Amino acid sequence: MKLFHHERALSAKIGNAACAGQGGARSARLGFGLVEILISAAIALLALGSVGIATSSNVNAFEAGNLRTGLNSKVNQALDRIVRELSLGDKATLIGVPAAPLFSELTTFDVPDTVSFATGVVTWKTTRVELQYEPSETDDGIDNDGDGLIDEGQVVLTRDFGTANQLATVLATGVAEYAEGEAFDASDENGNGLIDERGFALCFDGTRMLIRLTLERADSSGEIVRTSLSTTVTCRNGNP
Ligand SMILES: [Ca+2]
Ligand SMILES: [Ca+2]
Ligand SMILES: [Ca+2]
Repeated sequence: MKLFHHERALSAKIGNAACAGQGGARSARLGFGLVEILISAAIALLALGSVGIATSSNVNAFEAGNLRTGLNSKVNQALDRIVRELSLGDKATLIGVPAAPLFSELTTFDVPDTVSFATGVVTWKTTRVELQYEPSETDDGIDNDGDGLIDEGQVVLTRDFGTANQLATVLATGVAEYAEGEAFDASDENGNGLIDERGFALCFDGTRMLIRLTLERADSSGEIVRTSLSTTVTCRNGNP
């Protein structure tokens, strides 16, 4: 009997030890499972964060693409209009545009107004094309009108310039203060031969007038999107 009790006691001890071993293994498994869950959760959060960043990046790229497409259209429209006006201009009356590497952001020229059927006499009126600061913007290095652009300008066409009947038309807004890649620092960063040229710049290159235009807009994150184009035109009545 004694032996039996001892055996039972021993069995109980062995059983308790076995139970304790199972419990330890279970605790270890539980602990390991918790670590796995935490790691998985961390990976999931990282993955979600990456997706979020990628999605945000895609949205910004999409928005920038849309802005650029719109700016391309506006630059082309403005340049077409300026070329049309200048191609009517009398070269002999055109003033204000120097030969490269100098440049100007304005020019004045005469265009035909009326022609007398009786005498064939042509009357002329003066047109000016120029870069101005936008009315809500000041040349002070600050974004005064809160559109995300600093010291931006507009290209204005004024018919009957200098008369009581002069009529101004805005051809482009959001014109960069300086051409794309250019800063006011007495150097030619964008390598086009002009130094510190404005976002709208005119110059003669031999017999052709070069017109350069840079438009810009800020996207919803404040990044600036710019589009720059240039074209050439030859005025009437011969070449310079
Ligand atoms: Ca502004
Ligand atoms: Ca300003
Ligand atoms: Ca410069």
